[in-house]
Amino acid sequence: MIDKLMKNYALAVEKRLGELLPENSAEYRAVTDAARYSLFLGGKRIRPIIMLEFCRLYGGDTASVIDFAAALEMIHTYSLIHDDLPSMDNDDLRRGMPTNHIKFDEATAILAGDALLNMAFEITSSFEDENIKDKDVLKAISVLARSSGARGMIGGQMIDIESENKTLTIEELKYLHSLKTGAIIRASGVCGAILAGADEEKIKAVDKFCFNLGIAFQIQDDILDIVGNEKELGKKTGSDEQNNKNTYVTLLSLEKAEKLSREYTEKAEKSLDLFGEKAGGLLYIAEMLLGRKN
Ligand code: GRG
Repeated sequence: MIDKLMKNYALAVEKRLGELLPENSAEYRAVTDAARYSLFLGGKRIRPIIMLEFCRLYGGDTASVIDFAAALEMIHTYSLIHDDLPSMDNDDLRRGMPTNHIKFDEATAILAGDALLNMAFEITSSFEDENIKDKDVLKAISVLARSSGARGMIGGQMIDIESENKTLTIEELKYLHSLKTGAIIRASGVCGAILAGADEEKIKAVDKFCFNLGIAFQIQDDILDIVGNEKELGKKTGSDEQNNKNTYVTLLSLEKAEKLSREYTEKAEKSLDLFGEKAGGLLYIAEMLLGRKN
């Protein structure tokens, strides 16, 4: 039942992405083809799912915020395209397929990422719904912009690059990931809540859940880079070590990282106690991410 709800969210987002970025119809065809390639390469659509489920939990209409969910997935996809570039992580494979710059070329991959980022803000700033206040729409756009910018994901990426070949403390690593991976996961839940008209106190509960979920998600990513199955993961393992990255596994140990990932997941789940059974979908997401293989 919950599984079906999550699948339906992912399908709805995919359908909308296809409408927003249609095949063969763009003026700048090469860049749109490249953007579509990564957008439809089999992502889990976790961030849109979190956004839509928080919107539902707070009584919002999920169908009406689908454009925001699609925009968020565009931002996530842009970040992956750029993260794979030779000047960043230099990865050839993502989701078992050639990365964007391998499939196309580097310039096209850079432009495809840029185009997705801009499109996300074109879509959200054109958003209109008579049941959602303009002030809430603006607030959600501001959260999206901040979380994907220098005070969020881009800032985290910069710290990550600067930290290569240095040893970080666990607290520094947590800070880095709270920005790089965590900021747009937080934005997913927070935007869903804002667009459902939730008040500040409710938004705080969302933020707490997503913050802890984001850390657990990253620890799991570090673990998968060591113990994951390349076929299931869709990319080469061991890339963190190759890039001299600080990870929860290298700074702690595999066992400690696994324990910590469970602890952050439980912390996230606990922050939803006040919702009782209504939080079933989000608890399902938290457990699913903890047990993920890719
Ligand atoms: C280039 C500005 C810029 C930022 C890059 C997000 C990011 C910052 C880098 C990605 C590096 C990475 C693998 C981080 C670990 C967490 C993460 C974002 C994993 C991928 O997200 P999933 O698992 O991917 O949701 P799918 O494929 O399901 O969409």
